[in-house]
Amino acid sequence: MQRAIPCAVMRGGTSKGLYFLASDLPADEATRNAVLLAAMGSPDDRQIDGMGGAHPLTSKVAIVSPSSRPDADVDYLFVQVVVNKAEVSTAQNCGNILAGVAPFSIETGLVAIAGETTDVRIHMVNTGAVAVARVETPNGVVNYSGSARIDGVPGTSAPIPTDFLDIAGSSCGALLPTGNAVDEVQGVKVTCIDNGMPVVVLDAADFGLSGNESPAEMEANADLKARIEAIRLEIGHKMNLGDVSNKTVPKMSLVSPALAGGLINTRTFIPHRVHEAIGVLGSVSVATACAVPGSVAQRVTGNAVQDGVHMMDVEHPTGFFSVEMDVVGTASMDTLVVNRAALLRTARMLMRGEVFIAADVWL
Ligand code: NQM
Repeated sequence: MQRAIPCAVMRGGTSKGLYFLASDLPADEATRNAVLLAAMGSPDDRQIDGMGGAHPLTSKVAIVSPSSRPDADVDYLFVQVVVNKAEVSTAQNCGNILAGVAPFSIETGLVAIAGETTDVRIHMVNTGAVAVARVETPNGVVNYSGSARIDGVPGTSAPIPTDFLDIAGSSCGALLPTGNAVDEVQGVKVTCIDNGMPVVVLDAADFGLSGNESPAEMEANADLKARIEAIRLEIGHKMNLGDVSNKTVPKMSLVSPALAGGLINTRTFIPHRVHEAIGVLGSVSVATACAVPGSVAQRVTGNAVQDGVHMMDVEHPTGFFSVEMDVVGTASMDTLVVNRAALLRTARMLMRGEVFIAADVWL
């Protein structure tokens, strides 16, 4: 016997995942996690018996419900389903999957169409912060087609401009969780930052890299992977994340000088595979590090980011990620405040229907 559960498959930014209404999943967390593992086909390198795409970027889940908060329309819980282990994690947020949450909320009737465009206020349950996403809704339907292009996705789609409010320290409790602009771990200088995503910024040159290596080249470098993971496990404690051996944060971002006219170049371990682009909130954190005096990022960029509104282009393996950021107090790490971070994503409903799991997973 199989059990059918309503869900949609959506591309959110440069990621892809299953989108569920919370009311269609078990309330009990352990059963819910078992259901998500079964739906994705984990644990298995190929996720051949489920919907997962055999990579962390395509093994993601959004669980959406009416908001529990007066300042939001919907609650969005992000779940990372580990590909090759029977593990799921809610310890991180995901700004790419977030991009699909607003259209999904409208398509499923959680949010009513407001006119030509509909703003959806999303409470990101993983971190407690709120994002506002604007969806084109002409003629009473969600529009997915348009001329917005994001690197890492072929073609163009309707734009979903998204604003992040109050995301500093969302997982670690402070923008600079160690209290320092730079820490030294295992002989390597690092900047630990959390502006929506806990990220450790490292200088690629400190690892003998140009920073322009492909994700496949970096993943094939066993020595590099071991050094990065050893630093991650040690610094996780100092970032108030505890034991991160089974967590997908912090992300480890190797930075180097921009090559294509952007602000800075990146290669990001998320944390064991290397991102084909860079995460949304991950790039907000890296861009913010460029405004921190004395940070590892500033070793690469100089103090290019001063008080004001900036369009920051964070380069990555498949192009760039542009973040518009309003920063003040850049003279010192103690006064630095990011008033607003805004960016552009696109998303697309790919399939809607029911996912089947073995009936004995959810009795
Ligand atoms: O940082 C991958 C992604 C992400 C996360 C990851 C993300 C973000 O690209 O907000 O979007 O770092 O695990 O989906």
